[in-house]
Amino acid sequence: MNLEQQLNEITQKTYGKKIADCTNAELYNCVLQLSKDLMAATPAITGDKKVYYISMEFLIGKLLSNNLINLGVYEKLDEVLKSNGKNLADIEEAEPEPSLGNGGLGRLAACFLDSIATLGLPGDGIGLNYHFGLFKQVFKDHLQNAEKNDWIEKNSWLNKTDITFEVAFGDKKVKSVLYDIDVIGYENGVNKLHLFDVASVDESLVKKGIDFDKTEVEKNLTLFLYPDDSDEAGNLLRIYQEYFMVSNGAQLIIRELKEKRYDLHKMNEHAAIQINDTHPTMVIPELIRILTEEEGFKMDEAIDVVSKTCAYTNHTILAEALEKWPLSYIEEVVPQLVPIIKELSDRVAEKYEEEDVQIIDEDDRVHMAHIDIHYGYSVNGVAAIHTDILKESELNHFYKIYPEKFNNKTNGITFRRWLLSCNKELAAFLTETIGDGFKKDANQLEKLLEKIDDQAVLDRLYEIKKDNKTALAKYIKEKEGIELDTNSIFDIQVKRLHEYKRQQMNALYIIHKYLEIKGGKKPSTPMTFIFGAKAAPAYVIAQDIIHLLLVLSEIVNNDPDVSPYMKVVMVENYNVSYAEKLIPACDISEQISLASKEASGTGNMKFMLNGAVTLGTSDGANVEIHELVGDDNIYIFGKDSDTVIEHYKKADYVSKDYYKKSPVIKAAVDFIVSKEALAVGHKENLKRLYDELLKKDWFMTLLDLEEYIEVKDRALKDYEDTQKWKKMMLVNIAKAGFFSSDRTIAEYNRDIWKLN
Ligand code: 26V
Repeated sequence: MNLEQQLNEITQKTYGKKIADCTNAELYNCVLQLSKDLMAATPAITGDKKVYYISMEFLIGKLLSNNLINLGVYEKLDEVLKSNGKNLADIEEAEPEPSLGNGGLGRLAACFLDSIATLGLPGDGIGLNYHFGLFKQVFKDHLQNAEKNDWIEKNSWLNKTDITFEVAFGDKKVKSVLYDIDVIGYENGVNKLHLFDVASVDESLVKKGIDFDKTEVEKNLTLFLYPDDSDEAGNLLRIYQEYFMVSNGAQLIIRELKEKRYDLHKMNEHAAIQINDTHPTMVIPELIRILTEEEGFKMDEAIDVVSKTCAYTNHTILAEALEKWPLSYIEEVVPQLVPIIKELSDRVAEKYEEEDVQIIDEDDRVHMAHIDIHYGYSVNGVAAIHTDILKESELNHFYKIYPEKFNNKTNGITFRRWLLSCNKELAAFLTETIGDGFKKDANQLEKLLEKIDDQAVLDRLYEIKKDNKTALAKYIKEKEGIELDTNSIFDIQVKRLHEYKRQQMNALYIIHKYLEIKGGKKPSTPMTFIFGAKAAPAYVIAQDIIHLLLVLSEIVNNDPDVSPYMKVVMVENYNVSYAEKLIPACDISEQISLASKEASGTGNMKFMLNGAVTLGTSDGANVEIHELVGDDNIYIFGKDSDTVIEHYKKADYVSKDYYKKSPVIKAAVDFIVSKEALAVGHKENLKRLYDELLKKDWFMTLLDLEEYIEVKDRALKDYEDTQKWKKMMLVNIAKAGFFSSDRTIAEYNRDIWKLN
């Protein structure tokens, strides 16, 4: 049966209709079914050793387009649908976006699953099936409101399995159910993403917004993905979620090993467990508990084999993001783990005196990362500079004890989603120009460098960018009601809202430009500033920054003196699907975190691959982008990480000094509480942000502001030299191959997992 016949059979069976007579929503369900059938018919990836990637987040995005590409049927199906008067892109719009992650950490996990399967490595994800996931962002009165994100429909990618486990908490036992999502590699076999759910989950606990009774864990455990941990009940629920995930994960892994009749004493020869940040750390004591209590292991044996199986990835050096749970919380949620954690802690204390490397500290807090480092066999950072900072400062005490455990794995992105799927026009042109080898071997993008003086190639790259800008402008007009000038430069900053990422610095630049234009200094090229970001509901200053951006958007876009020259857009509910529209349309990629704070960033790589030029600090993977493209194809500014770390050590950064010293900075900061701003926004939010910038500014916004203005002005000027810009675009695309997650995963496998 050919593809058309197969699809027709499904539409007939499901709706009693021919393809041509179905609505897009109906066709979505049918194409979903067709893809699931095709994946079920694709062989599973097998081998003697498997990696389990455990993560609280898998930000997988919509799956239809990607799965069809990986199955190798996208184009064929597109033709079938076209011949029936339908459009695959419209059908994709009907798919709800799974909401199983916050940002970079979860998206990385999703890219990794794609690459693991693409490389034909046996590897499954283990996580949770959050019913409402991360909140949906709605703007009202220039403020962020959080609503539940009801993403699971009757027909979805989730396949209910008959696997269930029991998970014991202090005062109750909870039954789990397992849902699987097939993960298909690009022209390769199938792995699984295992998502555990609570059998007794009760969606009706959530009425409006995202509030619910946090006490009944058997009903609420898998309702939401935590955007923050602001109160004790929230913290406890987070520990319930983490233990629920790892207990199920550990049971699943042991069950699979036993099914294959492997000797659990040699677990490490058949399984590698990659711990994605500290959230799944309890898998270590949980496995030790199961092996000693249920499998007859001696404590020494259990610790030894688990330590040879588990590896840890660190994704942040922000102190507030490193988990340190009070022992009393763990005692309340999972008392059965406490003796194991104490045993692990005692063994460390016996060997090492230093307070910095202890597992349980003097205040009885459990340092989760310390468990991972002592009782795992690998510790990796996610970009070269990040790993260096871990070795030299943040985790230096550990590096001295275990130098051999530390290694770097610079992050990557899957080119299937971030090029082949989201920028089909560019992918097709690249194929025409350099052949399709880059699809499997990303380094072949370098062949494009040979075309640096080929005018037709340069022109076409620019034209494709323009087409993508036009498509984005249309979408933004529909969604946000704002008209954009596609001849303007598109400057985009999209990522979670956090002070260290410094969206507020970008806002100050916009104010500065606004004031210049009001003062009669008109820019020669119009500018469009686009933001997208969700802020943790309990993160007050982040809410205030969103407020400022929305206020600026209102002021700028409605001022007839200014709006012909610049527009500001804060898109609502930024998510993976929005990213797929924004990234191909970007000219300048804003990567302006305070040096040393952004572990890697992965948005920076996606923008580069799609021909945007980076404006960034020497932070995270920007450093490696800079090395690859050279000084002439990137805009780098700001103090370096050593200088920043010195400032923290000496506690000598005083933001007010910078404010007093520079009239430009002063004018921009003062605007936040000006009459004009207060006429549109709320005094409470704006004044709080103003005070924060002047009295604290923990992430040193004003430190780099002047240089940021200077360098960004230069970038905008360069954009007017179209020929120069086209070449910069080309070099960025050509050099992006290094950031394929296929490369990253090949390195994880070579150095850490060692699968056959
Ligand atoms: C978590 C939290 C939770 C409590 C409040 C503050 C806070 C701030 C940051 C985080 C981040 C947790 C770890 C994380 O998401 N790291 C990101 O991982 C990406 C993939 O490696 C990397 O590209 C990003 O630079 C890094 O921030």
